[in-house]
Amino acid sequence: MGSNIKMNTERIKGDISILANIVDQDRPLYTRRPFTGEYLKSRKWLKEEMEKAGLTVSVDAASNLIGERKGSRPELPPIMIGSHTDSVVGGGRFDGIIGVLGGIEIARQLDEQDVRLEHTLLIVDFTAEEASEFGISTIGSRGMVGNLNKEILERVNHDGITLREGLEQLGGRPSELEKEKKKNGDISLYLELHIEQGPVLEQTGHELGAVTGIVGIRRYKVTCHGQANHAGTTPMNMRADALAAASEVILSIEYVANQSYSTQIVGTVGRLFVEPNASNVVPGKVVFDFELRSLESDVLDEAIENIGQSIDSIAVKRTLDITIEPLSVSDGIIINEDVVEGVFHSCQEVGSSLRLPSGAGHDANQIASIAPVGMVFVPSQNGVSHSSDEWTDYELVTKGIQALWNTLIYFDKQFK
Ligand code: HGY
Ligand code: MN
Ligand code: MN
Repeated sequence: MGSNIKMNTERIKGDISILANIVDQDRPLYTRRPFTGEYLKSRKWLKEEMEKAGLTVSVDAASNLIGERKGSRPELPPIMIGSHTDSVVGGGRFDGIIGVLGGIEIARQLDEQDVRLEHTLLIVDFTAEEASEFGISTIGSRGMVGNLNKEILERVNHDGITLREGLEQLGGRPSELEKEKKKNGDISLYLELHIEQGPVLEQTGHELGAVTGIVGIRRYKVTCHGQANHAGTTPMNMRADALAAASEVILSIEYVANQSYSTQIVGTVGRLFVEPNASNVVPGKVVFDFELRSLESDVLDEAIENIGQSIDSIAVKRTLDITIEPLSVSDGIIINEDVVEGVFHSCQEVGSSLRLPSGAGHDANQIASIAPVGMVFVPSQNGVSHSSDEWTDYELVTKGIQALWNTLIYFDKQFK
């Protein structure tokens, strides 16, 4: 049954185009940040599409949008398919989006072909997977597994709303997170279709990827406390220049990430704020985020240790205070061998496939704490993502959904 049902490329193309138009017109294409008007509008459309696909739709305590199709054996824990439809600023049309739309297309096919799975199927749009102004990513999937604590819920974004209020705006019920959280055994399997966001599949000539592991991500906030002063009258040896100090710290992060470890590591500084940010004032304060990623947690521990030592010596040398605060942690995961093989053979039925790790983080990182997870990748043209240039041919997106369908049908029979 797996591969003789054909996914509808034209319909998938249409869905992607519709979502690509529900974006913030005042920001670079294709921006759809969570907790915004366009996000609420896209959620309304997704809910309608889920209902048209025969799904019973609800919003959970963490504000995730969930469509349910009952299985013939209600005693079995559901299989969940999900991803996210929020974007980074100036993000692409495929990152996360094809995983949610792929789930909806599968629900349509089950409905149209009158296929009754044994497992109940859940199709989920997870809230705010991308790094948010609350300093944390994968918010909805963290909430689903009880990984949003009080301190995080009280964080305030630039609009002055707390994360708690943001979740409520989307129909979430933060006070019920603890009661509703999913635990081990509540989900049989979580599957996610996603673009690779890197160059490997394209460069090796493969159409599909079976993901073997997903990196863990550590994010921190660094504050350099200098002294704002006159740019003309303050001699160089009397300055506490917060931006010069931050620049030295940023280069030390790059240096540490460039060292060799037992597994690959990457380090990035992508967001930085300068005060007072005037060309004739010695910067008094600089705040920036940095993140490190690796498949192995102990490699991240080693790198953080090295960065902490660099920060201490820079602070002493420049006689200013530099603080580092943890923002978020997600653990790297190695995907269960049987799941990888089930995904890989389901992909092979559709096109040339490769086993590979994910350098991007996903909602699967959070769901892995309570259930086995599997991921299907499709290629990213030129390896580009988190950019309006992000592109995957619609035929390859369709192959990805077909592979996801095959994987679902396979594990519906396997997992009892
Ligand atoms: O940042 C990531 O790895 C993902 O694209 N949110
Ligand atoms: Mn994503
Ligand atoms: Mn992303």
